[in-house]
Amino acid sequence: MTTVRIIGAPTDYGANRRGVDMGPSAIRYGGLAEQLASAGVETVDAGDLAVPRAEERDPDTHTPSEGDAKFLRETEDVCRRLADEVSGTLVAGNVPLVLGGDHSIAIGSLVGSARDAEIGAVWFDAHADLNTPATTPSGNVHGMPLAAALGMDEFADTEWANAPGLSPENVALVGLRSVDEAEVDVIRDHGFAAYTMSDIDERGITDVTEEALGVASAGVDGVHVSLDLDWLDPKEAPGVGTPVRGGATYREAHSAMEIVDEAGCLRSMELVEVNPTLDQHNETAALATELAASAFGKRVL
Ligand code: EXY
Ligand code: MN
Ligand code: MN
Ligand code: MN
Repeated sequence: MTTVRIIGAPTDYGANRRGVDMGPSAIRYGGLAEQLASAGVETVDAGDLAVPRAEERDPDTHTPSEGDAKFLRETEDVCRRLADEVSGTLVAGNVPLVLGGDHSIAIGSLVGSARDAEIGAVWFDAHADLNTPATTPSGNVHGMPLAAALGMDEFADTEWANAPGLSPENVALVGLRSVDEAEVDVIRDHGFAAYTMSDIDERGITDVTEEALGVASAGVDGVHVSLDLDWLDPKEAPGVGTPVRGGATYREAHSAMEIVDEAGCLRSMELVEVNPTLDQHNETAALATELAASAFGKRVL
């Protein structure tokens, strides 16, 4: 019996819209425990990491760090602790399910998941999240976690953010439709397996997801699935901070998660970017819980 250990990471540092720090609570209220129970998995809820809220930040210690990445010190603090929680969960033989919080927490999830293993990652997202402090158009670290974990460019010696067990050849990005110029170059130069929404239109979600999982799982111990709710179309998931039209449908998202389950290589997972202040009746949070259940085996029949 799989035991899923839920870890909340209520951050908003990496994004520029407040409210995403309430994502873990919204996802729990959205029915996460019930959904996972209906998938037949045992769950243990570790609660939330302590993260000072925006208003509580001491201006002397929480000023944005130098350079073009805002709140990198605060992000380091949270991600170091999250990495410990994720790796400890895996060492205990359980599956970590991290609740965001903005996508910068993926640095902690990836570092933790790759601490004692070789891993791959499937990045379900409208965005590539491959910016660095030198290329970011916003300074928001939620646009950088994949570059950070892969130790790219200025992140090469940011040891707290690097996941040596994750290699570019085991990374697949699914659902791209908002990619910055610098990220296009990175994707092309590094030969990432990158699937846009046009690929999904042409080939179908099943073909794309199966291929993405094949890339991510090749020669590694397991796969980290990073589900950014802004992968879905804003009509399905309005409660996100950086919505982009033309996203995945409700069924495409469930199909992808069912294929994740069937591939049998899921090592760790995270649900990020749910912002209840932008949501409608908590429906984005509720959808996140449904998708997690599909990824852990829930089916109608
Ligand atoms: N690429 C843009 C930036 O780096 O600022 C937007 C990033 C949005 C990131 C969200 C979490 O996916
Ligand atoms: Mn993202
Ligand atoms: Mn995104
Ligand atoms: Mn490898």
